[in-house]
Amino acid sequence: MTISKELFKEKFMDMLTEKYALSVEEASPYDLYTTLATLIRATYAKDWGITRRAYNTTHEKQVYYFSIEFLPGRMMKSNLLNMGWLDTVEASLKDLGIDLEDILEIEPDMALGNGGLGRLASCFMDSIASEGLPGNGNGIRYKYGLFKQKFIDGYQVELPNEWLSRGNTWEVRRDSKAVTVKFNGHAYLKELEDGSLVPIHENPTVVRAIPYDTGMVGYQNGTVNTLRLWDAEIPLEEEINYRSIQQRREIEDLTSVLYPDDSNEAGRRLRLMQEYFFVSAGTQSIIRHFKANGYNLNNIDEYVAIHINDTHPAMCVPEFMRILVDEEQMNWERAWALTIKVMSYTNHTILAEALEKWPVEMLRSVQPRIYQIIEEIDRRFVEQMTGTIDWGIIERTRIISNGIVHMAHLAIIGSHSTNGVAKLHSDLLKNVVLHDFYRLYPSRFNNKTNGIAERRWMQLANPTLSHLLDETIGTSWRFEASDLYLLMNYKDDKKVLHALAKAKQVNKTRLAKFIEKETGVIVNDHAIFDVQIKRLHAYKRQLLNLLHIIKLYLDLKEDPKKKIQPRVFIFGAKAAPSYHYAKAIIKVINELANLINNDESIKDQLKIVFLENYSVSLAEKIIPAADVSEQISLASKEASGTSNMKLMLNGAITLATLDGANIEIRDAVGDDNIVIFGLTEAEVYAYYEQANYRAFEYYESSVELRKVIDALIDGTIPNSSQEGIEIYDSLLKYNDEFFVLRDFADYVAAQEKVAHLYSDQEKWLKMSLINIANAGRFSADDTVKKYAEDIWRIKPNKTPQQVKDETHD
Ligand code: NTF
Repeated sequence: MTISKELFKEKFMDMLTEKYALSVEEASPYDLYTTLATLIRATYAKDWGITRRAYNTTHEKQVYYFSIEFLPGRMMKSNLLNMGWLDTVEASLKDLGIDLEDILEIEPDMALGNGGLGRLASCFMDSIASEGLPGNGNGIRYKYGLFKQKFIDGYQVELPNEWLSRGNTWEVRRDSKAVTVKFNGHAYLKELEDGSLVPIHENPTVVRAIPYDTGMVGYQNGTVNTLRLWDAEIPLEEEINYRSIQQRREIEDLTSVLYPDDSNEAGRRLRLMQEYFFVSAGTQSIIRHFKANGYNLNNIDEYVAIHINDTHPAMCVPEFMRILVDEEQMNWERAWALTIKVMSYTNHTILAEALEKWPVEMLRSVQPRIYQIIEEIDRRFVEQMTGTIDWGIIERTRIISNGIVHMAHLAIIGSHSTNGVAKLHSDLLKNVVLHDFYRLYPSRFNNKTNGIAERRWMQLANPTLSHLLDETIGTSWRFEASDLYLLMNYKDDKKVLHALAKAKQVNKTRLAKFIEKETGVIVNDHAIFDVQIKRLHAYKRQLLNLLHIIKLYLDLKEDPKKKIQPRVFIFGAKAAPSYHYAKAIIKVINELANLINNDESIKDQLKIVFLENYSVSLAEKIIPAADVSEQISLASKEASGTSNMKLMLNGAITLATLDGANIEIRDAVGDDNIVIFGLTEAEVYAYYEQANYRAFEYYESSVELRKVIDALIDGTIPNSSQEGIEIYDSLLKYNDEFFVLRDFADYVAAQEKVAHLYSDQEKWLKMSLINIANAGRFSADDTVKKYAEDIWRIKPNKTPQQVKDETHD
């Protein structure tokens, strides 16, 4: 799909006339945006159709990636890049007096996810298409995306994100593919005259699920896969049954908001309904599709893989059983064997509060038939295991116990693969968190370290560095991320290192301008840009970062002549609206920023910038400009992390604990090219076992630390006494759950090391280069290939060109 400038301009102007009867001069940026989006979609639509038909005719096995969150961000530039149109369009628009960047800014972020989990799903969608793999996404079309964050008086305030208010050019509504989903009511088994039992679901609430499909354009390979997001409506023929506003509201609510908490299970009925809604709609549509195409459901496992992304879609297991057993009259044993072969599951966190558990009563009332099936799965599991292993293990692994349904247990028992998202995390699953299951099913457990779509995080986000890479090592890295390794040949090449410095400077200057525009704060663009961007959560320890900044500030105040390596600390983070403690940390960082940024005596040495509304598109602006990547979670808590990979790829030096994928980053770059500090996972567990952590002892024994902690409550930081006390108490009264005080001294030393390394620019640049060169191993392209080979057992499809060639022969 390439295009000449002339042809593009002609098509673009025709489309503008067709859509709006406007000339380029008359059109608003919004008109230009929708016109370009329409043209893009119309162009890849042909390949979209060809890809779909190819899957249908070749009968290749396909994967369906079920995820309650997708976080694609903006799609226009990514589509242009993947179509091979980006450079031509940029140049053509320039001829027409239009800056492509201005148009790109019009697009709202598609933010149907909270953070890591949803963004990973979207990186995977990009990579699956780019690898030519037959794969589809399945999720919910939320009317409101993740809230918009504003700071008012330093406090986080949440505003609704009405991303659909002006329509969405990328999606296609497919009424003909709608299905119905049943909730509520009463389920029982009715005995027929011949003694057989049939399941009856009486008085259900019937909802119509409408799919909206979005093309997932592969990187210059002609593959266009589908992301299918479901919306809920009242079926026309059911209007009569929806007489009260409240009943109608329940249906509207179903797809109205994304739950804004990433790691705390809400336990709300509506959330459970959302889960069943997209699970049922997606599973039904898969089976209907395969039946309509003449497949035999008896070997559906040869054609379909269903991936359960975290436990939210775990009801895929009983829903698949329901369809096979109740609707297709398959016997239970056969259906169960197929279900296990079709399903696979990824765990994304070991935080206890994030592991989904539902009260039996709630699940039964939301979908009584599904509850019955889960009960039967549980009964058979217990029966099968009894006598073969310890009763204790059975008690701990069964799905339903003490009136609670354990969704992770359902996902593990009902699938053939359970994976973690980094080596350490997968080992913890096997050896600690899911150890009982590991004993039952050792061969089901495996690791798939996360990856990132390097197209978005390098080619789109960092054109400056991308061009430098092209000039230095050629362009093959754009197709094969491991070729970034060629850069290692230049690690001692002064010219290349100098060019690298220049590229970073361009990005830093650009970010500095953006910061000034957004916040009014003028930052020194030659300072170290020290970046921590991720959800605000106690385990991620933004607090540790904050305490270190307080220390630097106190040092400078105490000794006004002191010179430090100038720094700009950059934060981006949303807190879950109900997460009081996380919001307190935001407030204190903002107040400290106010204090420091306006303190004349500090000058350019220290600045704090907390950018509002952290999102995919904001990340694309920050990451290319980062010098230091803060990955400072308490060891064992961060399953993998992916911003660590994005920052490394863009040449930032990682300052990290040995947690999640940080360990693999260290292995990739070597100890000299990363700065590691803090407790190891084994040390953390030793504290747990011995129950001998005493936060207060650190406070008592270190004058320096005491000064820093006291600054939280002694009025040093204005307007935040309540929040200061809350944080102070969390550390001293409640014994510092995430060992911040234990790691403080180590962290300060590591930060001093960073400053020292930075002062030797040549050394720093070489470290930076080595990071870029070794980032290829974290490409999501490779990650999805491993899922495809080991878990889904799917092969790349033929490209549309290959299909065309064959049909023309
Ligand atoms: C996140 N989990 C983890 O916290 C990250 O470490 C990891 O990189 C991503 O998943 C992707 O695997 C979640 O977002 C959730 F929802 F599970 F808490």
